[in-house]
This record gives sequence, structure tokens and C-alpha cells, in this order.
Amino acid sequence: MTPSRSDFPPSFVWGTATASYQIEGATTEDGRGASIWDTFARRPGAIADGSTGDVADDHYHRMAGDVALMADLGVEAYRFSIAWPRIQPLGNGEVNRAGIDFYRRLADELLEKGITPWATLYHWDLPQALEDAGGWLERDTAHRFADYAGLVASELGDVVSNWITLNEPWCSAFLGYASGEHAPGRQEGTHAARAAHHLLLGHALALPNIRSAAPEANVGITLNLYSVHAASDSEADRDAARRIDGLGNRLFLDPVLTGAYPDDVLDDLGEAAWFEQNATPDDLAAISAPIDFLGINYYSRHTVRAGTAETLPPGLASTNPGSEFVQFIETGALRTQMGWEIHPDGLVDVLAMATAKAPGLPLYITENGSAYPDVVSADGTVDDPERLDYLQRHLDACREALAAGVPLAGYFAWSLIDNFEWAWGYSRRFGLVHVDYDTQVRTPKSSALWLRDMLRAEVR
Ligand code: IFM
Repeated sequence: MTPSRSDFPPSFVWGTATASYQIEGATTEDGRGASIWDTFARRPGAIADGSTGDVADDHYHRMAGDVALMADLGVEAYRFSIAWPRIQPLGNGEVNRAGIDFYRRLADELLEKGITPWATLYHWDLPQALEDAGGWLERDTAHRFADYAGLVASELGDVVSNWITLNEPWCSAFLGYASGEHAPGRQEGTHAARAAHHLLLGHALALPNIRSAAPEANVGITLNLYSVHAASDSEADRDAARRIDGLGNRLFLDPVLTGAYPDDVLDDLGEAAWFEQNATPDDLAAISAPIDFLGINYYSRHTVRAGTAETLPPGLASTNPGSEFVQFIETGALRTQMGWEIHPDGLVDVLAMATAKAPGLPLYITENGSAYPDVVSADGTVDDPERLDYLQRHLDACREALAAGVPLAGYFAWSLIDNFEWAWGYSRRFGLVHVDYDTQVRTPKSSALWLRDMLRAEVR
């Protein structure tokens, strides 16, 4: 069923999302320090097309135009991220005034256009200086993050009321410190789980700092959750699903929402002793302190069956903790250009999963979207029927979840504009708006125009 605005409550938040390193460019301007992505992107072979975020969408210089574009599309909320190295070039100390000024100008511009700012404090661009001191494998990084979060909230709390501490800590921990596909590109095996704890601790320590600097703040965290299915009802396949659900979902959801790490996951990882000593009851109490909402990024589902080390490509077992027990299988469902299976029902599953653990907690889909190899036609338009279908089907899933009583309060499409897709560079386009990287010309795709018309249709 094609969704329409009247299917959603009047208070439902309609937004789009981006992240600093993926769009801003200007990586050496106005006192910005180096981030781990500046370093990692220069590592030979790290980025599929050999690119970097040095220019990206040049949003740092084109910010006002991009906000006007959002206003034209009728978007009412904008989730952006703040580049920590613009605020504290070395990850500690005084704020870099030019960095704060940029985000203040952004927030002012948004507010002037009636668009509500939603700021994410950490979307993966750790100051390189902190990585040089050990990065997220060090507990101290959590303290540095909490200081930074408090500083930013005290500087911008008058213009930003919605705050997300971390984006997808699973990716920061496991892609950054286990598989090494993301910055900082380390392969520390199961120790990546320690990075996960320090990230969550950073979230925990940031919460009171944000709340004391901006008492009215609406604060949450964004997790990437997957719908996980066993390929069969066999005990071995169900165990494979338990492992993946544990590592991808419960390792993050449980401490935040219920105050305990899942024992089975720590056992799978062989990290139980480290957590016993280092993840103290005080840490867990802080990590599970009340949040105002949970952000969920949903893209796809995993269907798995039991595997063996022999079924894995060389090297994968050592870099993906526990993966030798699992095989990801092909179900025949359509996939996006990322190779991610399209499964809108999974969005309903992950919302239900969160609600079961924290009944009544407001939930937001803070990202959902798809990559396709879009092209500009001779007449200058960009037709993206697959993305439009993906968007409509996932909005329909949101409608279904709402009808089932899930407290879903908003939806942010990933992404406003095509951008630097991490290890894929510019070879994957997630935008509702096409970007010509040679000219920086922005062209709303047909999915964006549908969203605009849907949002306009019943506003007045
Ligand atoms: O581009 C990313 C984003 O930065 C985090 N969530 C997933 C998106 C698509 O891979």
C-alpha cells in the first residue's frame, strides 16, 4: 500500500539524515583537526574507488543551499552529525570557535526554514590524536567524548534540542577494530567488544553532561539493528541466529535498555572475564540511565545457518569474532547495490524488539535507505524507481508498526544527498538528491519528489 501522510500521527517527525565526514569536505579548514577517516582513507586499498572525504559534497561551503533544498522538499527535521575534530582538533581542551560557529550557522539556517535540528555527536570521525592514544580500546576515550559532548551542548543547546550521542556503535567497534574495514582499520579480534563497552560508556558519561548543559534536551542513542532469521528450525541454525542477533543487536540493546550485557554473547566472544573486571556495575547503571528515545537504523535482514571455519573466505574467521559458526545465506530476495537484502518486514521486527525491552520508549527510525547506481538522464532528471519502492515499502512498514501500537515517533531517510559511503567511497549513492561530484550540482531524484509531494499533500 502506498503510504500517505495521513497514515501517520500529526506529530510524526519527517526528516532526512547525513553525517559530517560523508558530506562536509573542508577537512583542513578553519582549524579542523585530522580524524581517523582522514588517515584511513589514505591507506592504499582502504576505499574502493581510492577517494577521500576531502571535498565530499562540499557541504561546508554549500550548507545554506543544502538547507534550502531540504526546505523545498518539505523536510521538517534534519539529522546531521558534528565533526568532533572541528570542535576539538586534538580531541580535548578548548573549543575551536570556528567549528562551533559552523554548526550554529547550520542550526540557525534550519530553524529559519522551520526545520528542526537533530545533532549526532559521534558519527565515526574520531580525532586522530585520540586514536593515536589507543582510540576506543582505551577507557579514557569515553571520558574525552563525555567532555566534548558537554562542551557542544553548552555551546549549541539554545539552538539544538535533539541530541544523539553515538551513531551505530556496532560499526565503530566491529568494523573499526575487528574486521578493519572502517577507520581506524585495526584487526583486534574479540577485543573489539572492549571498544563497544567504551563507546557505550562514552554515551553514558555524555548523558549527564548534555542534560546539565541543556536541561530541556531530548537525548538518545542510535543503534543499527538487524532482523535475524535462522535458515531452518534446526538447533544449529537457531544457534547461528542467536549468535548474530547477540553480536549485532543484543550486545548494544541490552546494556542500554536493560542494564546488563548478554552473557551468552560475552561467552561466545571469550570476553566474559574482561567484562567482569572492567564493565563495572556503576558503568552498567550509567549506560542504562534513562534516555528520551532510541534511534534505530534499519536497512536489511540476515538469514543464517550454522557454518564452519572452512566455509569462510580466508582471514574472515580471525577478523569477525564468532563468524566461523555462521553462514549468511542467499534467500533469493531482491538486494540493493550494497548487496543488502530488501526486507521491509524486518523494520517491524526491530521496532518490536526494542519495544519489548523498553515498553513505551519513543523510537525513531534515524536511518533507512538504499543504494542504486543512479544516472542523470539526457533531460536532466534522475529516475530512481527502486529507491522509491524501497522508501514506500519501508514507510508502509512504519505504518504497520504504528498500527500495532509501537511508539514510533519519526522517520529519517538516509540520505538527503549522495555522499562518501565509507569504504565504498563515492561508488554507492544513497541520496534522495543526486550529486554530480565534478560540478556539485544537486538534482532531486524521483524518490525525493515523491516524498515532497507526499509531505505536502496533507499538510494544510
Ligand atoms: O552511510 C551509512 C551511514 O553513515 C551509517 N549507516 C549506514 C549508512 C549506509 O551504509
